[in-house]
Amino acid sequence: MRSTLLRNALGACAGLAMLCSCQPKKPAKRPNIIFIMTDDHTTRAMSCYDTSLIRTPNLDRLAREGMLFRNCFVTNAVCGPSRATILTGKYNHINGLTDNAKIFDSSQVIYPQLLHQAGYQTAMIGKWHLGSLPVGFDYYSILPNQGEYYQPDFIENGDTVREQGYVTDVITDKAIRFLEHRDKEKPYLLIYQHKAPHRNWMPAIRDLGIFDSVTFPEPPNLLDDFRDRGRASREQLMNISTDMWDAWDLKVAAADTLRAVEQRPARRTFKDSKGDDYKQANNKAEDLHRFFQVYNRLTPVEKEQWNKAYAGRVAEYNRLKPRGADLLRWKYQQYMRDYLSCVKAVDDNVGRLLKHLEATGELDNTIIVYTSDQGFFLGEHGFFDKRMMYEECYRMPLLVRYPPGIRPGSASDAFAMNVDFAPTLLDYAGVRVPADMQGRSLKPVLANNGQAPAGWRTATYYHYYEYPSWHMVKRHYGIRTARYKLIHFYNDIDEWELYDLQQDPHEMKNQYGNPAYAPVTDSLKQQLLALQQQYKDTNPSEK
Ligand code: SGN
Ligand code: CA
Repeated sequence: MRSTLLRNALGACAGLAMLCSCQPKKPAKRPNIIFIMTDDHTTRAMSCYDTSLIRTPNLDRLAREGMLFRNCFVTNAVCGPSRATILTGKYNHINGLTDNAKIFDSSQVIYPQLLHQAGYQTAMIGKWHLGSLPVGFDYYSILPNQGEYYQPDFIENGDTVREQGYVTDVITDKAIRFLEHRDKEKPYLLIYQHKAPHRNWMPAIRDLGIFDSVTFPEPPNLLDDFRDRGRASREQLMNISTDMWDAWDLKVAAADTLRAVEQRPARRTFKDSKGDDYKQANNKAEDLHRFFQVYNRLTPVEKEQWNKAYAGRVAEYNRLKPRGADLLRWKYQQYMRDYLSCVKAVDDNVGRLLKHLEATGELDNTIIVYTSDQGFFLGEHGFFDKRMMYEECYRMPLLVRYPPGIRPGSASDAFAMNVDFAPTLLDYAGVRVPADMQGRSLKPVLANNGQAPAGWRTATYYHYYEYPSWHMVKRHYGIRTARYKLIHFYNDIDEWELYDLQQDPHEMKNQYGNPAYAPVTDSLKQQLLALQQQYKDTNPSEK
């Protein structure tokens, strides 16, 4: 089932491109832009940030030939809200998309639209996850909701099509096809967004088992007992030990169970997180049904390969019957194997895209951004998922490559945020940044070897709303400075947490209420209030 729409749309561009291919190449006046975003990819799983888990040579290349941001933070660590902020350059209390269940109001101005009006050809390919359809693009092909790993469906300029293959490969094929057939007279914006490495971490068939013999290092606080923190960290539901499902997450449902269940019709169809019934989130009875939604998209041959690849894991689970801390540690290893396999396919595909740009001579006149919608917990505090204002998911990866304007191999400690991406890209394209965008262009930082200009922000502001919901992370807002982080959890709780990141980088000891930190706390509260006024987030506990 393939749409003719893409072929027609691209065919029209191809005609134009052929007409132009004999013309001498003019130097591009305005840079092309490729905005690459993955879903839930934390800096710890990129070797340009951290070499302990995986090698990502192609992402490392972007860092080696561009700039790496060490302190880029998200305004709200969950998918839809982060994406809405990136597109609008505004916090979620302004753009309305405070949580994943909301639908993005597409009458709002988003930066791709402004680039389009300024003469850019615009394309959006991959995960979108904003409920409403993209506006402001010449071409889009998006995954419905969260999308599927195998044989994924796409909504393509209004039509639903099913593609053959692994989602990360298919999205890249589409991105390259767009580049091949675009109107070469115009600069372009290509938004290229992966589903991977989002839960439930399904590897490409070719990568099944690649990490089976690797034992990954454990984070020092994998066995966190939450002794020195508040209720919010104790009462969430994102513990590897208790909130990961056997079939869906860990792939340890035995083959005979799988066969038996497969023969029964599914009891109900899950909706995705738009309008999701989050109360099912930890209902393990639904585990197999959810698993089959993904598994049943495999071809019979792929199923065989898949079953064979996971048979060893199932057997080990049944043999060891791990319990308590052993179970947590065992699950952590399986989680890493699957998550990192998904990351590997992302890295391979980014490599494929870079090769294409190199071959067509477009690599150096294209701004290439690599980021993820937020970070992710890889076992720190015993967690998976995100949402908390803790470092692992609060920090976003950010690499930017553009040799004409960015020194290769540079790094920046400047505080950057996802709210800055829209102003930055508009700035590079020479398009006026609307006064109501709340971020700042990072171009001065990128152009000046990573140094922030005078008057740059010294603190970042965060606000998370999605509660009660998946993983039950309580609502909170907070401030982070170079050394401290102050968080207020509200709604059905009223608790503060204060971390001294210099003394306690893993955020294990809440110092709120410690008299030694009283002056710091007062100062942070004042700064927090000032940021709330600056960003117009007044009465934050009433949203
Ligand atoms: C799904 C996942 C959650 C995840 C949300 C939001 N459950 O609901 O674990 O937090 O998406 O993720 S799953 O069982 O369906 O995988 S987000 O990246 O879209 O915000
Ligand atoms: Ca995400």
